[in-house]
Amino acid sequence: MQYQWYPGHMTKAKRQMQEDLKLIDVVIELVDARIPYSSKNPDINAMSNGKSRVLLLNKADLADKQKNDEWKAYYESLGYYVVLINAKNGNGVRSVNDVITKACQEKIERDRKRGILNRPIRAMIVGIPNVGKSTFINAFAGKAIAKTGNKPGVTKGKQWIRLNKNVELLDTPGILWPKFEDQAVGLRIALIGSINDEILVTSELGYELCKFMTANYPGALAAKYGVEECEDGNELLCRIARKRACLLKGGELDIEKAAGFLLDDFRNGRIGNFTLEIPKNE
Ligand SMILES: Nc1nc2c(ncn2[C@@H]2O[C@H](COP(=O)(O)OP(=O)(O)O)[C@@H](O)[C@H]2O)c(=O)[nH]1
Ligand SMILES: [Mg+2]
Repeated sequence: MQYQWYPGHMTKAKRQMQEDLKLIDVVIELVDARIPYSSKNPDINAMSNGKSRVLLLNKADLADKQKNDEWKAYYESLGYYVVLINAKNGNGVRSVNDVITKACQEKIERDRKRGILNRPIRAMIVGIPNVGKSTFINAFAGKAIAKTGNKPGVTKGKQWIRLNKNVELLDTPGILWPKFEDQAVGLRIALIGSINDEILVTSELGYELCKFMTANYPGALAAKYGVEECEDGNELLCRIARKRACLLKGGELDIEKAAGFLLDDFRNGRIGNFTLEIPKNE
C-alpha cells in the first residue's frame, strides 16, 4: 500500500507508458472518487493525446454521493466518458463495457469507412497506486482472464485480455505517479491512506482531518464521537482523545492513538462518506 517514487521509477514508468499507449485506442483511467483531482496523474492528458478517454471514479461507495455526481458532470464537461464504480463489489462495473464502445464510436466508424471490420478496440487501465486497478481488472475481466490464461503462445510479448468480440484489454495496468509538487495533493492522498503512515506523522494527519471535517462536514465528527466541534483541529483531536479515553501512562492524552483510530474510521467509511475536494481545473 505504500508508495515512494524516485526519479528513476518515474522515467521508467513514463517510457513504458508511452510504448503501451502506441498500442491502444482508449485510455481507461481510474481515480479515487474521494480525491478525483489529487489522484489524477498530471501528465496522462498530454501523453494520451488523441486517444479516447474513459475515466472511472472508483471507490464511489466511500465518497460523498452528491459530490460524485458533481465530479462526474465536471469531467464529462472536459470530454471524458465517466463512470462511477465500486470495483470491490462490482457496482457500475458492467456498464463500463458499453461506455468503452461509446468512447470509441468514432474510431469504429473510421475503420468501417476504410473497410476494416471487426478490428477489436484496444484498451489499457492506468492510475496511481492504490486506486483499485487490480481490483477493477479482476471484477471487469475475471472470467476472460481465466479463459486466455492457459492458451499456448499467448505469453509472448503483450498479453491481451479479450473482454468481448469488440474489446481487448492490456493485462497489466499502467502505474502512474501523482502530482508530487503539490503538497495539498500529498496530504489528501495520505488522508485516504494511500501513502504508508510510517513516513507521515499520524497526529498531524488527524489534526488536518479534524480541520477539514468541521469546515466541510460540520456535525459528522460530533455525531460519531459525541464531542463538541471547534475550529481548532488540535483541540478537537484532544476532545476525541478524552472521549475515547486515549491516555498515556502518566494520564496525559495520547493524541497519536486518537489520531490513529480517527484516520482508520475515516478511511473505512465508518464516519460516513466524504469527498475531500471539489471540482477544479486540472
Ligand atoms: N471500498 C472500496 N475499496 C476498494 C475499491 N476498489 C478497490 N478497493 C480496495 O483498495 C485497495 C487497493 O486496491 P488495488 O486494486 O490493489 O489497487 P491498485 O494499486 O490500483 O491495483 C484494496 O484494499 C482494495 O480492496 C472500491 O471500489 N471500494
Ligand atoms: Mg495493483
